Amino acid sequence: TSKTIQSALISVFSKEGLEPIVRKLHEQNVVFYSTGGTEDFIKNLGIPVIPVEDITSYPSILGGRVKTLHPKVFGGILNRQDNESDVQQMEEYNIPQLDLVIVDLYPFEKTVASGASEADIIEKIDIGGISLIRAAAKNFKDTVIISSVDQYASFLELITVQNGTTTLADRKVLATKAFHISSHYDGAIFNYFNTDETIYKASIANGQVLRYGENPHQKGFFFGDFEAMFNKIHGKELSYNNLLDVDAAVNLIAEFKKNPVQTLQCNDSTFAILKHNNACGLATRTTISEAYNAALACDPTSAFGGVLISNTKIDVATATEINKLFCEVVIAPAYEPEAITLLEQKKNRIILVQNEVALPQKQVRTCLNGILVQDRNNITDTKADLKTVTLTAPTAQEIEDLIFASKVCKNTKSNTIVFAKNGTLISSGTGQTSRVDALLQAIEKANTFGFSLEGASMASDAFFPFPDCVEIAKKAGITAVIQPGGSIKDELSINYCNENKVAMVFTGTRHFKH
Ligand code: 93A
Repeated sequence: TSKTIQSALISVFSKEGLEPIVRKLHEQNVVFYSTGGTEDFIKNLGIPVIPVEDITSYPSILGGRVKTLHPKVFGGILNRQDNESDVQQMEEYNIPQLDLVIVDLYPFEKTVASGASEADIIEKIDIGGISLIRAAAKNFKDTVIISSVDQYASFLELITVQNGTTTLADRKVLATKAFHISSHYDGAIFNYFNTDETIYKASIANGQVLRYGENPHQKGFFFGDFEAMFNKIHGKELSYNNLLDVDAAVNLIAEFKKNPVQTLQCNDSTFAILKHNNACGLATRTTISEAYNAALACDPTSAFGGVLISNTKIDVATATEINKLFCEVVIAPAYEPEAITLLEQKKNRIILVQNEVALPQKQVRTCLNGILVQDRNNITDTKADLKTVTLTAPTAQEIEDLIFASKVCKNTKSNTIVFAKNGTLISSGTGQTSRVDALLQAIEKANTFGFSLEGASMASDAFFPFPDCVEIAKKAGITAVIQPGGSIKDELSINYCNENKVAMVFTGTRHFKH
């Protein structure tokens, strides 16, 4: 599968950086074929080069629009050297073998960015060059493709070290890079042409035009396969914000799967209510209607217009309760038929059956002029992860509540503090710029809705840089704390807990969510 380069077709817009490669290949007795400007460049180096017109017996025509687009050129690139009929046809039609193709495309994006006229931009849509790249990449078994100036340096090193030969693996890597270049190039052309959302919709699989984005003056689209994850049985079209809440809801409820291996109490029925992507109510009980009522009691004010999610089939008793609330979306793995009839009474209410499919393992968002991609946060703190760092150990119930609180914490916008007791979310501080603010917000919310924090457990998404949080929490009634640990001042928080008989456990895992 190692092949020695004996011939090369070079057609580059920018001639920069080409000279050392041409000289090295010449040393290695490579025969050059080339297009107009590139041909002049090679000739000026004093190196022999055959004009591509000699292969095609055609001049460059239509102002250069058709230079290399010819069966003899593409035959030289695309022929399979282990295919008898290909080999025979190469002879029959007198097609020269082209082992290597080097292309630097017309600078389409630069031309757009320069504010050039449409006519100038159109002329910078490379047709022949992109075809050369795709053809050579397709035939990587026999052909080498250098598709960008960025690849020159490593290619020069490769042919120097390997004495003009390439391996199949080398060629496949270069083909991959080539398709990256060609897809990006066509993507840029598409972006230039596309100003209309309907074309956008039609051109991307499963793209869905939303009523609007986060606000009515913003356009919004969803690219994904909603139907793979849900069966929508009732209600209006989902909005951009609905989709974000549904995403937050399914990630949250995934922590409370029925009968997971490690948890005790949380294997029961769990119901969550979300607003603005954060949980404002969540509870685990033996029946789903009890769980719903407890979740609603957590913060009935925020629950208005919320997104509801259950880890269990929704029965008539629960649907009857839900029906009293104005809510945007209800999600559950299943519904009793009469529960659906009840929930459908509100025309707009969206009712979703969540299919049993795995959640995506990668998360993507825009960042500056690109995107950020990360793995899904798949760590859920379990009993086994807890390291008690205080003299006082958490009780069995507190351990349950700490893990429960930590699961909510992980799925709440940072900075966050979460209070829980007896399988119920009491309150949380969400998306604050300081941890103390998150804590104070959680305390105030608990007070507002009439909860006592006496004996409650607290979770923090990140470590405490100072002992202030445990001090404030203890004074509010908190008796057990879960946090990652790892601050250089951990000792101060631990000392305070020891002096005040608060139990604290470290998990070693931070759960930021932004
Ligand atoms: O106008 S094209 O799309 N038609 C072609 O047949 C063709 N073949 C190569 N442009 C074509 N090229 C491009 O010409 C190459 O991609 C490269 O950017 C440029 C090199 O032209 P020259 O060697 O004349 O400077």
